[in-house]
Amino acid sequence: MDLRAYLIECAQRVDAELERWLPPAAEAPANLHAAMRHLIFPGGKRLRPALAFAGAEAIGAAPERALPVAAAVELVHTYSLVHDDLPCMDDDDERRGRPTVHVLYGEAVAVLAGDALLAAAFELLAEASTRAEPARTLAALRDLAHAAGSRQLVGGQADDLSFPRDTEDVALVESVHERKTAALFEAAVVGGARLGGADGDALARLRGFARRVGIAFQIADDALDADTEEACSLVRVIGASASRERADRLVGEAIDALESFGAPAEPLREIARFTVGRTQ
Ligand code: GRG
Repeated sequence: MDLRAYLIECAQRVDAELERWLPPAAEAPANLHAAMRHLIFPGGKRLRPALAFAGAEAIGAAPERALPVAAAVELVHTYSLVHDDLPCMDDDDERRGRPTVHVLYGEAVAVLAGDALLAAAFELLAEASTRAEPARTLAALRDLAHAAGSRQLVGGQADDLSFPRDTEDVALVESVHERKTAALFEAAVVGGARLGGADGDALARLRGFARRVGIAFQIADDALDADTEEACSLVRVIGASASRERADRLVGEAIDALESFGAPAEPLREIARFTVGRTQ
């Protein structure tokens, strides 16, 4: 399959939903709404939405069924980037080659834009639950809230901020990767599959797939990072070649977990291979 074309199609689908959902930039308070849109449009790779669509397809459902989860996970991801870039966190002036939200709109508005993106994600899913599949949509909402909370994304970020600079503890590094990165991958794949109609064993296997791909993605991301002395980096702790082997092994295991899904899971397999093969 042509993964590039697939990712473009997924991005167009989720962009239309995000455009429908977010207040226009001119709506008051205009600086807040413009700030919310700044990092959403144009977006990044839209990998998490693609994982949600591919999760639905893996169980034989139309990808459109996963649209609320695809859009909600991307909103949570974008909020986390806006807050991560703040001076009190990673203090970055640039993201995706453009000025960060706080550089353009000021720190207070960037905090509020992140807050509002997070709220928008859950409002979107709650609204979707009033239209179709209420139980499945609410389960996906609960999973996403868990993934975004103190036991996953926010907790992983908290530990990353105070990460011991010289630790050799591989399990500690991977625990941060699991919570900061893999949790949203899991919410995307499992949520997309839930909306497609998956239950029980299928969801468990997709969860195992997504966790492994999420960790592998983060290892590959660290390998692309120019800062090889980043504290919470497997590349720093075990070196470039061992961490590449670890990422490749995780992707292999992830793909093995999809065996029973057959051909409809091909987009998930291709995305998994892409996470460790990418160069940017
Ligand atoms: C502030 C609660 C809070 C969390 C911040 C997102 C994050 C957690 C930190 C950013 C730095 C980082 C390395 C995060 C891990 C996840 C990750 C690699 C994000 C970037 O994901 P991509 O490459 O981004 O999918 P695009 O730009 O393509 O959307």
